[in-house]
Amino acid sequence: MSEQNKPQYSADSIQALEGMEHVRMRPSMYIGDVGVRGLHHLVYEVVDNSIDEALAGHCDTISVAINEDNSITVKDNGRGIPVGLHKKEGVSALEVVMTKIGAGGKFDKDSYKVSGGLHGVGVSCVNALSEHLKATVHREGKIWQQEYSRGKTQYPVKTVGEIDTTGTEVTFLPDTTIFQQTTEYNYDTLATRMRELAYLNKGITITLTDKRRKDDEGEFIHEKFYSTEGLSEFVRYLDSTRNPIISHVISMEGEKNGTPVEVAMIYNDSYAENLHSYVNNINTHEGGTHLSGFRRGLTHTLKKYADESGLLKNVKFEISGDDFREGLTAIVSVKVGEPQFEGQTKTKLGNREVSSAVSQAVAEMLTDYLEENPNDAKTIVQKVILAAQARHAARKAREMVQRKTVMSIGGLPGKLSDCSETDPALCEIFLVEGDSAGGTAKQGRDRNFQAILPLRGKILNVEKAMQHKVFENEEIKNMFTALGVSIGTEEDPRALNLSKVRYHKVVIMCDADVDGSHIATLILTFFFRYMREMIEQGYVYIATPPLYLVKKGQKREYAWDDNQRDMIAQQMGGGVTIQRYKGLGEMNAEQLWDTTMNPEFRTLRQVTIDNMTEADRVFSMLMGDEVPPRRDFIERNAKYANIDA
Ligand code: 0RA
Repeated sequence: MSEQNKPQYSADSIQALEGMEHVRMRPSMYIGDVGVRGLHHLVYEVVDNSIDEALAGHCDTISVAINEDNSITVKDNGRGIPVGLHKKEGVSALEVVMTKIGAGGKFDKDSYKVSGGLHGVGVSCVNALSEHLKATVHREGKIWQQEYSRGKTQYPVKTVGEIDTTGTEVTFLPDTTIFQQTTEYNYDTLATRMRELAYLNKGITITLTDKRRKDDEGEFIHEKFYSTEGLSEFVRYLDSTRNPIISHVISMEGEKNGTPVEVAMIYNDSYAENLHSYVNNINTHEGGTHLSGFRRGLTHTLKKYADESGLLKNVKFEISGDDFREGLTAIVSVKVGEPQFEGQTKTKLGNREVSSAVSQAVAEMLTDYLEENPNDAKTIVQKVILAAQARHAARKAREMVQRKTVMSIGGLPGKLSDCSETDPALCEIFLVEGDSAGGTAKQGRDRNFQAILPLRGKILNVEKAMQHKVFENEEIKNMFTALGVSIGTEEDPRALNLSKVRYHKVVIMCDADVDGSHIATLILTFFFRYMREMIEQGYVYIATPPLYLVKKGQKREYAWDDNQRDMIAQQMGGGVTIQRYKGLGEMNAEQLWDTTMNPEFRTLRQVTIDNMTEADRVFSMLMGDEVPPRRDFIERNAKYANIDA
């Protein structure tokens, strides 16, 4: 061991050790949670470092692999993390980056560090939360290496060979004692994020390989994400199952008052508003100053154009900001040096200066487009007028729902079988497909805390309905009143008031077949578009009724999939009768309680939203006109959807 490489324990490095211990003691403070989300967050954290290197102009390819043992390898062709002595710390810079909480790449003043995960905690947190991590750096003609165990350095940085390329490779194995729920990576979750990053950072190639699985040709599952055009391609991807009403994606990219701003938008023939915003590649789903800047720029510019062009001459009703965003799909992406994040989930941008930067950028971009494309301009303005007209109708319908919600005594829907408990935290409501299953559920439930609301047949596809149709729909009105959720302020017609919510568990209970999963998807679409906060609060669940009853003599056991069915049959020693449940209706009240409703034995799947932008795309695709992409998706997810063969 050379003198230089011998670890020297300065006061700072002892502090570093304490930092790492703190991450292990309070992981959620650093990565949000230690469930599925936190597990995937580790990957994003490492990839973000490589994205920073790419944004600094030194790297164009990043590869991510899920290895057979669920460890992850992230590799880039950047300059390589510096390996020389870090004067202040007395050890290699690589070791500082890997073991000092909050070190990041900050010692390099020139680095253009704008990326960084939700918490921007750095790769050292990943190291602390990994059973094992190996860093390999190609730099100065040599291959440098260091390994760590739960964040503890195993040996000083050493050279293990020579090479003429540069880059950084990190392989980490998440610690099972930290991630107790699961350490299994979901390919689609990572793919969605890598695709998003490729669109947000054009010109960077990001590949993803799943070394746990091979395709029919014997190759590992693999995808390459690359975008030449960035956000305009992202918008086209998000809207691929909707019909555009203008000829091009409207987009701009530039710097305003020192803030890099990128915007892309298109109008489609739907009624939904799909605005997505990002700060430093992080989805800011609570919005913030960049989003309000976008809204202001959009409203102002379109209003001005419509006024000046005389298109509003005969319009008697007032047009609101909302009307300009119906059928709009748009992405706003800004890079902010020192972002201030606010809001419940710290995903709301607070920096005031960003608002005018974005609104100016949008105004310039739109003004140019409207002037150059008068036909599109006319189409947009006509759409806005129609939206305003429909909004007036919607307001009336909404006020009806509101009135019903407020008069809660006797105001509950007749079909609701309520529970006797009144503390919302203890109450559950089952939304049940069909009146007959509703009847069984009503008999089987524990009426103390379980309420039943039967829903008739296929509920309205809110993805394709105008707002006022949604608020006029009987089943939807029943859901609002039963749940005690009220909606709509003048400023934001879809703003929810959850202060009087009557149940903290809303359980969607449908048949385990194609029709049932379609209905569940329709109900979920409704929650996603009109009661998203209920999902975000973690109040929405899906029930999982069993698929089989395996019988032998007096013995009865339920199975939720084919494997389980075969196992049970084997355990019973063969000679069993198997009943396939086609629907909830085939179960009696007791069976339904035992398998699906009794909190002691049931499995409820909590509905969570992994990636807001992708969820939006998936819902529009699932509920849209085009059949092939929907079939593809359902087939890929057949495992979850319980498709009836
Ligand atoms: C700071 C300085 C330099 C490189 C990096 C950070 C760097 C960090 C990571 C993390 C993942 N991949 C990375 N690639 C590079 C180099 C400064 C120099 O060479 O002058």
